[in-house]
Amino acid sequence: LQPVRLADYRPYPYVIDTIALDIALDADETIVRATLSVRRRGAAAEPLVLDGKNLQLRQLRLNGAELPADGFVATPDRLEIMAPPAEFTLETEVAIHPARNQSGKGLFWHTNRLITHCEAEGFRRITYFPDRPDVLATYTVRLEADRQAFPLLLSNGIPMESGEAGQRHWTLWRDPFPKPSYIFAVMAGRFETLRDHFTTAEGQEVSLAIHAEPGEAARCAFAMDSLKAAFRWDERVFGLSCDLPVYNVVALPAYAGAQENKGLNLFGADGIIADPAITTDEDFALIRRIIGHEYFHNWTGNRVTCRDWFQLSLKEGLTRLRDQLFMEDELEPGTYRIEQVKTLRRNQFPEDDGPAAHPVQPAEFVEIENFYTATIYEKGAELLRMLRTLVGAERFVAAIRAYLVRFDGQAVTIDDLFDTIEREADVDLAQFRRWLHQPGRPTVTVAREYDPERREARFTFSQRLPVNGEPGQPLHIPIAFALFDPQGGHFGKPLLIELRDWSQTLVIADLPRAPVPSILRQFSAPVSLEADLSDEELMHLAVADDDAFVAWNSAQQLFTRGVRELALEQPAAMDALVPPAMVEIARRLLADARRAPGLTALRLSLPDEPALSEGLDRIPLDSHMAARNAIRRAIGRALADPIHSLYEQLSAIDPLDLSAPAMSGRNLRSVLLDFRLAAGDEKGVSACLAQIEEGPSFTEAFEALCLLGHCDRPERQAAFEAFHHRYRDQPLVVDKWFKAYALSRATGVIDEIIALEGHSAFDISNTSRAVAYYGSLFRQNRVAFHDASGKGYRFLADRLLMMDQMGRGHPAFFMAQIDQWRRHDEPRQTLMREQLQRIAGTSGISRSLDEVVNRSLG
Ligand code: BAL
Ligand code: ZN
Repeated sequence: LQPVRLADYRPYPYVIDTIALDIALDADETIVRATLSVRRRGAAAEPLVLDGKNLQLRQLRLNGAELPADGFVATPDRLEIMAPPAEFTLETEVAIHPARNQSGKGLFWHTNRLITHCEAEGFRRITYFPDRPDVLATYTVRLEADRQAFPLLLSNGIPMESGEAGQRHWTLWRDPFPKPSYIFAVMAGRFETLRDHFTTAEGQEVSLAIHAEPGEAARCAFAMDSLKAAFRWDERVFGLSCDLPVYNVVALPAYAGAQENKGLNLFGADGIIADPAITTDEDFALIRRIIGHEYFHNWTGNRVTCRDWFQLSLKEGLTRLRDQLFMEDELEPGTYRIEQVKTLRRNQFPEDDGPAAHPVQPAEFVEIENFYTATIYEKGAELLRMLRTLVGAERFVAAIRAYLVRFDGQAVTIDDLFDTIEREADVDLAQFRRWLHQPGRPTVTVAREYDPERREARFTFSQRLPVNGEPGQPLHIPIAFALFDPQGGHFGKPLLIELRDWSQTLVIADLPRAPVPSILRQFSAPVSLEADLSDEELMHLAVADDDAFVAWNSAQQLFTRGVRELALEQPAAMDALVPPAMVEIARRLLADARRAPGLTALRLSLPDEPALSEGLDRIPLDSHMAARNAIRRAIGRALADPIHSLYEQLSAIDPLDLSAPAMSGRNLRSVLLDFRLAAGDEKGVSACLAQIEEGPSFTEAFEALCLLGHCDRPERQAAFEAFHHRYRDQPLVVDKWFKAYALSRATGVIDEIIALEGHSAFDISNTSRAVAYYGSLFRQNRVAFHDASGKGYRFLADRLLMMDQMGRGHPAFFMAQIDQWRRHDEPRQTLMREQLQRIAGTSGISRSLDEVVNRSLG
């Protein structure tokens, strides 16, 4: 497979100032007429090469005249114009066939609508164009379609004119801002619209509209509120206002994903539709975040875009950081930071630890669609967050603003952003830039000594890079650090240590006792941390640290230590051998639970894979799961009374209250219910069934379903039936029902999960349902997917091949678990390898599938 290389980047030899599109929409055959005004950049006349994909060329004119046969080469996938003049107008007319387009890219038919998805390389399926992010043009788009079938015709920017012609009608859109083709969009069909407006800080009016399935507009109110909150936040924090007088958002049923198209964001309905009767607290937060994310791209990504796809993290890492900061302001900053770290550890750390490890700025790829990874998004955001920590929030914002002014309307590189931060914040980032090119994750080790005579503590911080990378050079790592007095309170003020060498020692004087160190506060760097804290010290930090991350992480470390220790025992002996510290830490956290219910819920949640195996060469899956369950049982039994009474005390929360404390309380109740089920508490089972059958809170109904779904009990089946019965008319909740099934860890449940694919409500072309079902099993289910029979692995391989044959699917998305195959036991390794080899040996698979499977096999 021939990769694309960063080193081979060459500027496009032509400038396309404007593109006028005239699109006659029809599901069977759409005609696209494009008029490009083109200028040569350099002196030498290179051919003009335009990308295409499955296009049928019907007309071609240069400056109004047809070209001679030797003046061009046209194939469905490419148009080449030989020796064009220095400045000219090129007109093309192509036919495309949306109803036949199964790829989910370009223009396609979806739930009786015509919609587009152009990022990263979908525009070439619509018309011939240099489909690369560094070609920015101003777009004018005339859409014409049948009035009845497509009452609403949307594209980017501002609607200028519209009219009718017989059965058909048309709308002319103009986007005033030059943009790359990947954020071009068209949506046509029947929608119900929720309208609102926003007045910017500069006094400009913006008309806001969310277009959804008829009957759903009222359930877009939360999304609308989130959009306005995002507008306000970007003005307040970054001084950035909406630059268009019209802002459209579309919520598409049976669709998964989100697109930041200029002035026309598109979401799957699950990213917009919200109603306390069918939306979990987690999903409310997710909707707010992704509404914010796609809007924030309006500046970071759309006004200033990426020169090439190797710079993807320039827009995604930065915009991810912006949505994180937005949500930290909306929710509780400390607990929201923990959620981010959980996401990073669950999704990005395994990338680091497997064959898909790659730097935030990769040097090559085969298919860009395989590189929309957690490393690009989450670790990219972490790199920028470290810079923010190093230079301070104010200077960071000033630098981002300077970057947006300086590069407005341009396609730039991550280095351009770093150069601007260097200049604006007056820092030297030469060493820090190594992060961009370093695959894998550094480990920071902290060794310490205390000298009671001199009342002095010495801390030695060391870093080592992953062995899979080059030997490398040390990174610049910000480590936020504080010291606690074991008798209570802080010693001195928190510090920021900048670790730049392989090893650095810090001496702190005037300490009457050996301090307890609080290290990597707020998770100040994306590293693995090794520190030799005792159980008692971890308990102290878990309960008393005022840094939410360290408090949570200390509890996690303690539980992880317990799971690993217990995992060395025989399963039958585990219940009797649970380390006492496990129950003790839970007891202490419960005693203090009412003070910070959200943080308590997080601290009491036992770590799961892959966190349990972080840093281990091998994943002892069965023994980890058995030990984790034994600890759940031990806590549930030993603390049954305080758990039950706290659960009851929290029952007074108003199910419609979406405030952070109410959401935290519900979250804590679910964590407590999990311990009750682990302990075999019959009343806990009844509580689950009641929450599912008639509970007023949808969050608690869904959580109860997931919890009972893991149990080997007869009520499990009743729970699934009751949930389905209650919610069968709500498509988004039926997605959740599939998800709960696919996440189930009950014994031997793989056959049942696979059989569920035959359910009458399952439809592989319903992307949102397919992602909920396949994604949960293949990416997240640590037990059923790894069933010793290997059926989970075979099912994954079958579906990867099937989706590939259908011309759809993002195979990289489903590889998260199987990519770790070398870390599992020998029998599982063999079973996983066999399936990967089966895919690799299948003839005619796509480049995309070929890339991920061969990378996995190494
Ligand atoms: N650019 C793809 C969707 C998103 O990350 O915003
Ligand atoms: Zn994004």
